[in-house]
Parts: sequence; C-alpha cells; structure tokens
Amino acid sequence: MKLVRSFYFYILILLLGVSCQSKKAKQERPNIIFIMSDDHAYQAISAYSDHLIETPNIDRVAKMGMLFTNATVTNSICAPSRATILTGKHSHLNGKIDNHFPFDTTNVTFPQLFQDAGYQTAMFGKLHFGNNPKGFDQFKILPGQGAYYNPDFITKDEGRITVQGYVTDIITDMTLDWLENERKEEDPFLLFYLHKAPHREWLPAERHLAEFTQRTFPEPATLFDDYSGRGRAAKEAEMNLLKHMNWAGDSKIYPEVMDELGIPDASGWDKGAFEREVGRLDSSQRAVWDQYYQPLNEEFKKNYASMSEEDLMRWRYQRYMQDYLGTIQAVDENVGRVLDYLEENDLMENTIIVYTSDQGFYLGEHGWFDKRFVYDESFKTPLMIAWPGKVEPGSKSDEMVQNLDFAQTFLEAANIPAPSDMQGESLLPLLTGNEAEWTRDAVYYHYYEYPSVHMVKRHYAIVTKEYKLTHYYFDTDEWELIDRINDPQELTNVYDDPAYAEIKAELHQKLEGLREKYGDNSEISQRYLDEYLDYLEETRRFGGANKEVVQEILENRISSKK
Ligand code: SGN
Ligand code: CA
Repeated sequence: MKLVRSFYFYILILLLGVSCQSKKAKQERPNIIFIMSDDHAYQAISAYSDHLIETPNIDRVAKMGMLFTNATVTNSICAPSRATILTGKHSHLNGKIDNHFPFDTTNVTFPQLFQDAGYQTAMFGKLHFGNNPKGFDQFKILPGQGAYYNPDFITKDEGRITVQGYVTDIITDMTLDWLENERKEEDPFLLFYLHKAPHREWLPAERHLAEFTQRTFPEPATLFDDYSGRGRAAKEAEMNLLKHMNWAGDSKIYPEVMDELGIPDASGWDKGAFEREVGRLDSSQRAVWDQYYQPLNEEFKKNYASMSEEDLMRWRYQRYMQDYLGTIQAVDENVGRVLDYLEENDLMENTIIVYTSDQGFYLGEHGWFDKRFVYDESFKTPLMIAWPGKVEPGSKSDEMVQNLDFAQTFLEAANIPAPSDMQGESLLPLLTGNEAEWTRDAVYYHYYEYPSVHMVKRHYAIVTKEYKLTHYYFDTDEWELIDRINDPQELTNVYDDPAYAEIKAELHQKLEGLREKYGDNSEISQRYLDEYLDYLEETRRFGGANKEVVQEILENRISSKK
C-alpha cells in the first residue's frame, strides 16, 4: 500500500513539475510590440541626430536596447515594405511589388504562425494592403492611407467606424485599450502599433500647431541639388519641393489663395487633397486650425510676388518641416504613453519593443520629399530594438540589416520554426552580442512603382557598406555606381570612372549572385511590368503632372507591339 501511495505521490510530483515547466516555458516566450510609423525619416529621430527634433520617448527604445545605423528596406514604399515585413520575402516573391494591387492573402505571414502557436495577436493603425490582415484576433485599421483628423477605421468586430480626434492619439488609445482590457495575462502577445504619421499631407495635432508653425529648421546641404552628377532617373523624378509639392494639400496655401495668386493646380489633385484632409475638421476644429494657418496664408499673399525661386524653395522647405515634424511630436508623445504603460504594468521585462518606419524619407535632401530611391535617406530606415535582459542597453549596430529580417527574428525569439522559404536572417546574433555569427556583407534592393506618382524609375541594386551599384532598367538603361565612403551625399555616378573598373566588375558579379540567391531576374521584372502597363492601358488610371510621360510610354509600347 505504502508503495502504491508513494507511486501516486511520485506521479503527482512529476505531473506538477511538467505543468509548472510548461507554464514557465509558455511565460518565457516574449511579448512583441512592433511600433512602426509611416515615412518616418531617421533624420527626424534624436537618437540618430537632434538637428531637427527631439524625440525623447522614441529614444527610450534605443536607450533600453540597440540602435541600428544601417537598417534598410528591400523596396522603399509603403505596402511593399509591409508585405516584406510580414512574409519575410522579397517583393518579387510575395507579389506586393507596388501600392497598386491588393496584397495576395495566400501568402503565409508570420502573425499567422504566432497565432497558431498560441500567441494573442492584435493590430492597430495603418496597414494599406487593400484587404484585412490574416492571423489577428483583433484589428482596427485605417482604410487605405487613412486620415489625420476624425479618421475612419475598418474594425474586426464593429465594421467601419469614424472616431473623433487625432489619428495618432486614437491609434494609441486603441492599443492601450487592448492591452488593458482584451489581453489575457497568461498568454504572450504580438502587437502591431502602426502610425499613419508622418505620412503626407503632414497634418499636426491642434495642440502642436502653435509651436510648430513658428519654428525654423536648418536646411540640408543638398537642398539645391541640380542632379548633374547622376542620370535620368534622378533628373526626371517628380519629388522636388519647389516643382512637385502641392501648394494647398502639402504647403497649406488655401485653394482660394492659390486662385488669388494665380497658382495653378499643377498636379490636378492639389485642391482635392486639401479638401480631403482639412475638410474632415468640424467647424470648431476648423476655427482652431485657421488660427494658425490663416496668418501664414496672409503673410504668404503679401510676399509671394517678390519671392525669387530660391526664396520659394526655402519657404517651402520650412513649411514642409513645420508640418512633418509637427506630426512626429504627437508620435513621440504617444510612444511615451505606451512605454509608460508597459513600465507601470510590469510588461517591460519580457517584451521585445521595436521602433521602425516602413521606409526612410527625404527631408529636402536632393531638393526632395517622398522616398522610392535606393539613395540613403529612403533606402535606410530607423530601427531600434529593446529586449530587457537580452539586449544590452544603449548598444549600436552598423550591420546591414533589412525589413526582410523581422519575421525570422521574431519567430526565433518565440521559438516558432520559420518556413524554409523565408529569405531574411534572424537578428538575434546581433541583438545578443554574437556578431561573429553574422556574415551578410551586401543587400539586395528592387523598386517597381513606375510610371506612377513621383515618377521614380524602376531599379534594382546591390548595396554594401562601401558601394551601391544600381540598374535603372525601364524607360532608360542606366547603371549607377556610388562610392558611399567618399561621396556620402551620393552626388556622383562613378560607373564610367576607370578608377572603379575593378570594383565595378566585382559588384556586377556579386549582384548577379544576389539575384540568383533571392530568385529575381529580368523575366520576372518584365512580367510585373507588363501586368502593370496592361492595367494602365485598360483603365487609363493615371493623371497629374506625369500624364504626358505615361501616355508616351504607353503609345511607344502599343506601337512596338504592332
Ligand atoms: C500618396 C501620396 C504620395 C505617396 C504615395 C505613396 N500622395 O499617393 O506622395 O508617395 O501615397 O505613399 S498624397 O498627397 O495623396 O498623400 S505610401 O507611404 O503609401 O507608399
Ligand atoms: Ca510609407
């Protein structure tokens, strides 16, 4: 009897041990909070440089963890970047090459794998896929680009809703509400907290207008770039602050003031963009908004006639920075609210916190706004990752990491096997101080969305820490080689300089190797191009400043088919 009793006792202990262990193992899986803004340039984060704005809260993530100074994207545009993040695959494989067609939801995304593995999953903010995210217990996302003021949301449980207030605050309220009221304490979570800001048309919260509409900011060295050292792609892009920025939608010159001054609606959707955004304010909100923008319009009216092109460029840069950085002020405050919540609720310990953007952005460098190019300001993206106890506080890495790497990093951290066709590399060796295990010395880039808004030609590239070799292959056939060390502003194409003959040959070979490794080639590029041009031919859905160029491309195509 005694023997039997002690046998049962032994079994009981064993079972208890197993269940404790499995509970512990369960708890040990880290929570993940993925904070991503839209178009947030690293130049506008004080952990990188404080010449434009102080972002003390975003910087907290870098202070707690690792700051990446060479983080990049595989395709510098919104939805494709998000697709690469979720699938761990380059655009040509996940199919989301540009912002036009919806994301192919037969792709396997890492949140689905987390959900299958027992994680709680939630997403709040901007996704921009043209369909709803898979693998989420809860989501509230902006339709398309979303709006800054009194925005609409597509929600999992309540259909489409409109919420009064400022988008950055609202997305944060939703995130905090989920953490507080929906999250179950016993299971780990994967949470996407995705800001719309600081995306065009850069509309700050009411509370920041007084300060930001008054500030002046230092100009970048290349504000007046004439693109003389580079080829047609840089020269023909429509991203110049003076020539291609909207007066109403972007610079907040009232449509009626444009009329008074005889400024044409050059893009064809300038006044519409203003209405789309500012028109969402109710009358009392609008009255507050006008308090700040009205005097600015009055002043501009007075000065316009006497302003030179150079004056106008400078004025537009300041206007741009006032609004763009104003929207970042709200992002920083709200990131602070989320970090405070984690601290106050003992959630810091076992949580991976990421702050990043879907790509970088031009803040007047090369005279530009927007992104798309493989030049640094849009190819690189801010990235900091904290994981208390695992990542050394205040550490830095200059390794060439990419948005392609997130999926495998998180899967490894959560001990979930990654599908073998994912193409990134886990960042855990870098995060945990095992640099020797990291061997990547070059990354691959491919941008597709052309002909389209901003008119940046299709290109693919190889980038190492020292060089960039780029091929613009459609509507031109140009190679560009940039010496990143000696020409950090990327002003001179040295492709035909004999001094670079050897390195050029080496890079060509390496580029071919990368294309093979990732499974990209000109046949695939041609297929995507044909699909897009067929669509343009059929729908004629193009317009604005680039209308004639697109028409010419299509006519050439039709006549070459004959
Ligand atoms: C809109 C913007 C463009 C921007 C694209 C893509 N114009 O068309 O400036 O490049 O989105 O942005 S806007 O006046 O309508 O804002 S992305 O972040 O979604 O890729
Ligand atoms: Ca973006």
